[in-house]
Amino acid sequence: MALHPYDLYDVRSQLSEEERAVQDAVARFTDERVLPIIGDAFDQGRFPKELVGEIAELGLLGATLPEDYGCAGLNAVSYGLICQELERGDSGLRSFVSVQSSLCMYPIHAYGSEEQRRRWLPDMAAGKVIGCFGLTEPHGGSDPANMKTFAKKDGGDWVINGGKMWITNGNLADIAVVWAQTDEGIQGFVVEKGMPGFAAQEIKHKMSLRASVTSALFFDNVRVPEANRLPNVKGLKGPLGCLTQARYGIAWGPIGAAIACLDEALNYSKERMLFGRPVAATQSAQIKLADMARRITLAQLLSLQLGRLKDAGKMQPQQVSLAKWNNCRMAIDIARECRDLLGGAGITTEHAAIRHALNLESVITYEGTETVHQLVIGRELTGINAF
Ligand code: TGC
Ligand code: FAD
Repeated sequence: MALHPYDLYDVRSQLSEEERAVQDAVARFTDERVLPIIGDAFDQGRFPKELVGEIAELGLLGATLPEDYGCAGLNAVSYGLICQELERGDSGLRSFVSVQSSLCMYPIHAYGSEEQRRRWLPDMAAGKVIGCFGLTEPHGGSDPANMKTFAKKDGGDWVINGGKMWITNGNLADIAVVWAQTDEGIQGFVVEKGMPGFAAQEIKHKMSLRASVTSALFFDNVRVPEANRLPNVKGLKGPLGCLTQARYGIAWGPIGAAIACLDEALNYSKERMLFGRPVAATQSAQIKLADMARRITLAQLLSLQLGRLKDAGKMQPQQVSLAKWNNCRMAIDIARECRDLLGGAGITTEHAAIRHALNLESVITYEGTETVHQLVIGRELTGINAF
């Protein structure tokens, strides 16, 4: 029996019925709703906001959070599959879901009061309230411990001053989960659109993640009530705990981008006739394609095991670093090689490879650069902190 070209080890057979159903539903959404419009959206530098309602209806926002808050209560492997299938469409849509789910709904659920959960989570699951996550600052995202944004207690309120940079969903968002230094260490605040002194400015001229909104945030004496402070965490472990959730999803997402590129290159090279035969009939093309399938297979197995560890409550942040590093590197290399296999045709967004390759320049940088994750593993092996 022929093997599935994008699942050579039949990883799908290791999924539960529910996990397969989730994958199928999101795959259908990507095929029918995302792929027909995403090339144009990327060209136009436009986030396809019209898809948010359907994404919410499919239960993809905060998908692993409990049903009590209007969420789907899915397991971690299902969340991974959601990320993979969305990113087969475009990293920008997966980013939207990662930020809403792992970086905004997760901290409200994990660090917020019951009142805060009830206030924001159901509307966020329904896509009626959109969130963004402000950690990175202009002077150095890799070192968030050195943040300058400060929240000063003033009576019953907090007054925030500072700025954040490269914030996904910034101009779309109704609320921002903002991390600020305080006299008692780093704390998280939910800053609402329209609060005086809070402004977002969209970052233009991006060559990557063009179908996603990226912004700078400004805080000029923004007065935030105590009711908007996340009470149950202090210190850098607050935002880093959110990053572990989002990076987990990002370990899965690029598999989808790589599969999209391999699919395109495979079809193209089978039809492209050069020197009297299809490009796919040459040994060098077959070696390239085989090597892509090898790397995708390894990433699939790595992610599934990571997901099983997460569902068993045993996943360690260092394991997430290894998977985020490996799978982003795998996908960006494959996207670039597929672009090459398409020749000149590969440089236009009529084909997906260059869009994915450009998107992956962001994906390999955000949520911890490749170097940051390599140093996390180096520290784990040697016991020496090289940061
Ligand atoms: P260290 O000072 O040792 O630790 C501080 C505290 O945090 C705990 N911790 C973690 N907790 C949960 N998950 C993790 N991954 C954690 N890593 C550390 C740690 O146990 C400690 O707790 P406690 O109780 O002792 O206080 O911090 P470190 O030396 O490990 O951190 C250094 C470094 C460089 C790894 C860290 O600063 C880092 O990860 N930098 C990269 C920053 C980053 O990734 N920013 C991402 C911004 S958000 C984003 O990019 C969104 S894009 C989304 C999209 O569009 O999809
Ligand atoms: P820097 O930290 O200045 O790094 C510059 C270079 O130095 C990199 O190559 C890095 O690997 C290297 N480097 C860093 N430390 C070391 C070291 N110790 N040794 C050797 N080399 C090192 N942030 C948010 O908070 N929220 C968001 O929603 C968000 N969305 C984003 C969306 C996009 C499209 C992009 C591009 C970024 C987004 N980010 C977001 C920011 C992202 O997390 C940061 O860009 C990333 O963490 C790197 O920070 P930096 O850009 O300041 O680079």
